[in-house]
Order: sequence, then C-alpha cells, then structure tokens
Amino acid sequence: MQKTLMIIKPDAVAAHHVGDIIARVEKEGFTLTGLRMLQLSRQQAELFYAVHKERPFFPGLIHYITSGPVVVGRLERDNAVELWRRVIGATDPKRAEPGTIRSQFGTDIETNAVHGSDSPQNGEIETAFFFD
Ligand code: 3AN
Repeated sequence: MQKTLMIIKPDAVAAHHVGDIIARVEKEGFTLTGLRMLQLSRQQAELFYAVHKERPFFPGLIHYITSGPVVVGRLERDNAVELWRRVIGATDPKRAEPGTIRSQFGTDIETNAVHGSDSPQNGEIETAFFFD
C-alpha cells in the first residue's frame, strides 16, 4: 500500500477544519494509519522543508508552519500520493479546482490548509519523519 503524509496546517487547525478534513480523507478511500497533533519546533520545520532552504519564501514558511499546532496523518491506499494531491488541489488555493480541500479551506499560497507528499519516495520519507 502506498503512503502519503497529510499535514493539516496551522491556519486550518485554528479555523476548526480538522474534523471536515479528516472526514474527507476517509470519504476519499484513504486508510488513516497514524494521526498526531503537535507543534513543530523550528529545527523540525527546517529539516522537514530542507528542499526549500534556498527559496525566498523559506523564512515565511518556517514562521508560519511553527506558528501553531498542526495535525499530521499517515494516509494509505493504492496510488495514495497522486490521489491525495488531486483531493487537496493546486498549491495556490486561488488556482485550486473547486471542490478541492485547498479551494475550500485555503487562503493563499502560504496558508494553504494542507500538505501532501509529492512522490512515493517522499511519502515514505515524510511519514517516517513523524511515525514509527
Ligand atoms: P506543495 O505543498 O503543493 O507540494 P511545494 O512543495 O512547492 O507545494 O511548496 C511547499 C510549501 O511551501 C507550500 N505548501 C507552501 O506552503 C509553500 N510555498 C510554496 N511556494 C510558495 C510561494 N511562492 N510563496 C509562499 N509559500 C510558498
């Protein structure tokens, strides 16, 4: 079974969308095999987003993702990575297809409600970052 990492980001947690997003996970046929609420330390966030270290938006991204609690989940199903990315929609909520989670709950390219792994390899690496 393929794995992908979901993060319900601080904006969506603060706006009380956790329940709706988890309901959507299950409705779309993913099996939730891990779920935790935590607040990322600066060090954890910099490690998690290390691929973006040189990007101009990196400091803002680290500030935002550490600004409040997040909910991380390990989602499993066939083709989980591609299907979850389809369910969450484009990085920028304004460009995300209607009906996607980012279109429904995201605000802008930074405060975009949720994360999904971008490849099966990263699905393995990112889920192992938070779950045994
Ligand atoms: P995705 O989360 O859709 O895979 P990535 O991997 O390109 O998008 O970017 C990781 C995270 O970095 C995004 N979820 C978003 O929060 C932030 N990000 C990406 N591009 C920008 C940008 N141009 N300005 C601000 N934040 C950005």
